[in-house]
Amino acid sequence: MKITDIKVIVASPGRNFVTVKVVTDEGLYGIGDATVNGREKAVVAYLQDHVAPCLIGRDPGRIEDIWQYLYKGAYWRRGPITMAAIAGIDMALWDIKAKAAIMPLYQLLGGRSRERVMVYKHVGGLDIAEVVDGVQALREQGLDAIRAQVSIPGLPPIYGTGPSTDQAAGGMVQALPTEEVWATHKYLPLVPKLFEALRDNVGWDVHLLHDVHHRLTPIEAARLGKDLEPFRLFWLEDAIPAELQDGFRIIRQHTTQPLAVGEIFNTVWDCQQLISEQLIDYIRVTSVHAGGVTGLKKIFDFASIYHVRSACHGPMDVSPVAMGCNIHVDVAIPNFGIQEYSGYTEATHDMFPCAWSYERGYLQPGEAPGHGVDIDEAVAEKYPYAPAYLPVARLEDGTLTSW
Ligand code: EZ4
Ligand code: CO
Repeated sequence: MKITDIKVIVASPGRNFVTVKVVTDEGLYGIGDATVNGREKAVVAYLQDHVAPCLIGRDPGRIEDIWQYLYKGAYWRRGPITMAAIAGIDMALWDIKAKAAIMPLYQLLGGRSRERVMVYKHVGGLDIAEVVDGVQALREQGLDAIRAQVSIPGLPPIYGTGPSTDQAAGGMVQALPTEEVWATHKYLPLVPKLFEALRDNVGWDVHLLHDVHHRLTPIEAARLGKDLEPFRLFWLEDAIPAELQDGFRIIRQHTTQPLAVGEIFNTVWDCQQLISEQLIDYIRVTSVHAGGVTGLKKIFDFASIYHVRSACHGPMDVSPVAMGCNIHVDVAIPNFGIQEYSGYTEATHDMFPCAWSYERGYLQPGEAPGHGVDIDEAVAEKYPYAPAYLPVARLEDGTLTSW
């Protein structure tokens, strides 16, 4: 079998998605996700100009060799653009191999380790009462794990804290990034009150999660972790920016609150110290941003020997293709933790017919050969790319800050 064509399709059925289609001389093709939210066109150029020409004529079955060729062979290793481009190709190659084997992808990864994949969804609100209502509503829809965020009084609702997080999503529909305001001293005392109210109202039979979005310093995160301990969160996510992996040592010294990080990591090297020193409990890499199925498996296998569990990032900008790959990995690995799942717009589902399914808080990969996700190119044409960015954050005095 030979690769004869590599198409890169950009479309925006609610969110911009970069999708790779690898076509072979035997009629089989595979689909991959290569979306980097807010930097989509950089990956498109990387794939079209620098990856596709090198792969035409190659055997699509040599998945590991092509992964290494694109990783080591580029000389310029790692980084979100390179690793998303590799991911797009890698997912498509696994899709082709599993279609050729007439097996769902998870069978090629060792078969099932579990019967279903637990997900968490998001709830946000302008005040604590609104968040409590939202969490109760999701409980009624069957969710066993829920991420809760609340707006900060005195500050306008911002990304990840306002209502309906994923629809609002800051400046997502803007041609230029919106600028949001952040104040840690107003946030820190509020979060324990939110989780106290949640435990009082929804009880202890539900996993509650919280995302800090990289907004704290290590000692601030340690304080928050201690304050949240009575409410036994499933995890505290992205408590600090993680370029400095050592920072997690300080949080770890002070709290038994489980810690999660990794949605913006691209390779095992971004979390090598975090995992081997057991500074975290959940690693949140996702197929599209961590080098595809191959990259994800390398990281999760490494994590498994240090008691670190998986928790693939799964917002609306991780396309149904990457979600499908995540689900196949989720059912196969021994150290699965949880899967983030935000759901998709109807237009997104029209564009990506898929075999995986969601029901009352749990996902299934489906039994279709391959990863089971396709792209309807005619539908894609109806939703042209429109520039959109994540917001940026500033302190009240105007200083640019992490979020
Ligand atoms: O900010 O997907 O845990 N999920 C998140 C997401 C991310 C966006 C970035 O594109 O934090 O909402
Ligand atoms: Co997050």
